[in-house]
Amino acid sequence: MPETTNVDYSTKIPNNVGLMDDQRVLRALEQWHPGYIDWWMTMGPEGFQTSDVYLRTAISIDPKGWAKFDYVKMPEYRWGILLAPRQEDRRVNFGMHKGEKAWQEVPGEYRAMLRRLIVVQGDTEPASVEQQRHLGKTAPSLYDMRNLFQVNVEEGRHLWAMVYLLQKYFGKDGREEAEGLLQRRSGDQDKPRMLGAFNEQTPDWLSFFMFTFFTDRDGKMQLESLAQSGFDPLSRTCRFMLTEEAHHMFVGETGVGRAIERTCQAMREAGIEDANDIEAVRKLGVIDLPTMQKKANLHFSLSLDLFGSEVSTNAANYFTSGVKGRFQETRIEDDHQLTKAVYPVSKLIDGTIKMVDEPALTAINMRLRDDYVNDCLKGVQRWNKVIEKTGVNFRLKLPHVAFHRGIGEFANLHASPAGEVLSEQAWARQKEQWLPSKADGDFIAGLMTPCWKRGEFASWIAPPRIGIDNKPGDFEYVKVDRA
Ligand code: BYC
Repeated sequence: MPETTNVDYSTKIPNNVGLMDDQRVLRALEQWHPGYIDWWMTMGPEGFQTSDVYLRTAISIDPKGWAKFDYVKMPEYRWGILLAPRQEDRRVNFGMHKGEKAWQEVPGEYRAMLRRLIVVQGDTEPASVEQQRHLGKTAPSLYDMRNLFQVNVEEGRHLWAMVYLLQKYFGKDGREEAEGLLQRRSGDQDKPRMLGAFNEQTPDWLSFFMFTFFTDRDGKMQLESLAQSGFDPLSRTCRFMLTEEAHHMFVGETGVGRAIERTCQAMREAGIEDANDIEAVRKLGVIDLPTMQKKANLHFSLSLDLFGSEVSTNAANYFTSGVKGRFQETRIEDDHQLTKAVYPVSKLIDGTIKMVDEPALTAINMRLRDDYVNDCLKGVQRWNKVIEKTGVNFRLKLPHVAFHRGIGEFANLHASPAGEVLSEQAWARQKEQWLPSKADGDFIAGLMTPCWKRGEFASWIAPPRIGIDNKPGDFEYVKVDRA
């Protein structure tokens, strides 16, 4: 079957890339498949591999009807290879090759660069599944459990997407990289995942929701930039991944939103006015808003690190070569080559944080990070609307970009959430006011008792407004296998 909008299910690996006619790649992927299943069984969701889960599976790339919902056991999920439709006469839209025909093969001079970007992207996908593997056991409802597993199987599919590119376009080293993606492990001392945030723990469901809000949103920004690539198969792959990614951010935003809603409701019912009266709020079996702020501070700062250094020659080279663009590149009004343009970058100068103009070309990461921060802000404003509606006097904020950073201009600087530069002692004294402490973690862990009865929710989270696939409130999203 040639490349098409419909997905071919006749091969073991559903696809719309004509795998049947590409025996070399089909064989390579079939050889990789058992290792993947082995990884999924040992590192995927712990304890639910035989349960029926109400999942969506991509069956087409038609934006109007691309998925179907049904009960599936996760190891039997049809992880497929789906590329968005080829655009007629697509061009490279930026950099030194601007205006040339988009590449259907990897240009020799950009091979190493492209391979690196694809491997980094691929590495994050299984990493997040590993980070979240223990969460099923403490799911606050069957609805949430199903959403977790949906996110997990789709991250698995995103790994397949990158592995397809490696196997098809990068020969022997592509095969080796594909193996490596199954070997590294999140948080492992000897063979960690490649990027910082993907080696952190996701200890509880509030972290999971914050992660899918903040870190999956980095995913969105990076995929948007890679979707601009002059290497057309990468662009098409990322465009389809973005369709799935939207749900992951929905899970994060509504998850935090529902936790906020429940906390505010409980405070109103108990007549608690002071959102900072942590002890009183915690007694209600909900998560106090200041602790949610600390979790947001943590996940936001870890996610900012994923943009790399503000000033980066790597990023400049990616752009000039046409392999990775900016967010919504084609909608930006400039020359798309940035030979003379400048861009304001926040920097530490003589102990204070200032904006300094840098060549826009080397400030590509900073620009993407700014776009990301704006996108995050909108979500935080939506959370604040939830609080406002209940009349509780508290607002969540994003911390300053210099707060708690490990990469770039502010790495290892001590800065408060307001952006004041602090001495080591002042930081040590106050950091537990800004980042989750062990006691906060213990408190949240104590709330993470499973709630798996149909239509019921744990004490700390409100039910969703509508079900998945419009299912009623008591729908059995996961048939938990209690054998
Ligand atoms: N941790 O010039 P620099 C997602 C390394 S999330 C560790 O500052 P550059 C998802 C960097 O690799 C999206 N190392 O940065 C979300 C470089 O090393 P080498 C994932 C880091 O290269 C949720 C050196 O520092 N996709 O999809 O301009 C669930 C100097 O780098 C980090 C991508 O990231 C870090 N945080 O940009 C599931 C897109 N940051 O080369 C999935 C592909 C930097 O000197 N990746 N380094 O050895 C990229 O575009 C770039 O690699 C980065 C870094 C934006 C990450």
